[in-house]
Amino acid sequence: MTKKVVGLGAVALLALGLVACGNDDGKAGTDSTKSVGESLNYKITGIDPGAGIMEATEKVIVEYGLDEYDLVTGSSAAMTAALKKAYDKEAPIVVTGWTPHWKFAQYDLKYLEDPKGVYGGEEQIRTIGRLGLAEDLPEAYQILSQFNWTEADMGEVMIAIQEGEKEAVAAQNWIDANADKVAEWTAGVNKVDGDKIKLAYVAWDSEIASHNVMKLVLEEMGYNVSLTQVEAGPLWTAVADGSADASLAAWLPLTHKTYADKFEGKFEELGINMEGVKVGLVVPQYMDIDSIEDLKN
Ligand code: PBE
Repeated sequence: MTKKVVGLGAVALLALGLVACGNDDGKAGTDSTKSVGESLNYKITGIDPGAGIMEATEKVIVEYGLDEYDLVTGSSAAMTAALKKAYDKEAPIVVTGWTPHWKFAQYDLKYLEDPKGVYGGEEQIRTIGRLGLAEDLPEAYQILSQFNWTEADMGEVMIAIQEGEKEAVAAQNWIDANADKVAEWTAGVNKVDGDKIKLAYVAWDSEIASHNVMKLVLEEMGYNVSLTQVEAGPLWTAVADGSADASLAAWLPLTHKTYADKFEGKFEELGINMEGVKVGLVVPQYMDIDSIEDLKN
């Protein structure tokens, strides 16, 4: 967690202030009389504490010397609400962000460059299952293993939900319009007769979309599907102890590495369900900063 060392922070602030006076490159958020940090109230708007992006951002704060900053915990929904509020006023804000996410369709945003590579490179979203899933629910195992889609696909579902569509309806509409893709996921799989399966997910917009689609696909194949919404830590625990059968929400190789390492040998990777995803710090385009390093100014 972020520690505020007040004495050190004050010294660092003073030092930064002096540097800023002598070396004004004009990059000071939207209000040039304030430093970037001041204009942000030294606040990074985060999400739920168990999210991998929160752990990575704590590391960012240390590695980039942003010790005056607080990473504020909340939720995915609270983060997007804060983003909207700031955006409507063209006020400075920095949030923990990720792609795919509808916020990039809704607002003009940019990732801050991460020259130290703390957030890693391109991430993947992977599907994980409990041990024994292949033996116990072979048809579901095969469907989950064959499941993969693109950022654009997920975006359609996510944006529809964001625009007010019910989750199940948005998922069904996507399935109806993409029968060819769904047919690839279910290829070679026989229908079952009401077998129970439990999928665990976190209330991240991306995962709400994927799990609602998969629920309907599995139901169409005869499964009795329950979706259970939990925090990230309990999600990994549930798959590892078998109380959940699977999840489509494993962001790897880096974002959920701590969880994957902790539960190594206690879950199975069923495959990559999306390539080329990304996490990082995100700001509105109207902010005059480009890199995480600029947050120090
Ligand atoms: N997130 C972003 C997940 C994965 C990347 C919020 C969807 C997380 O941070 O754990």
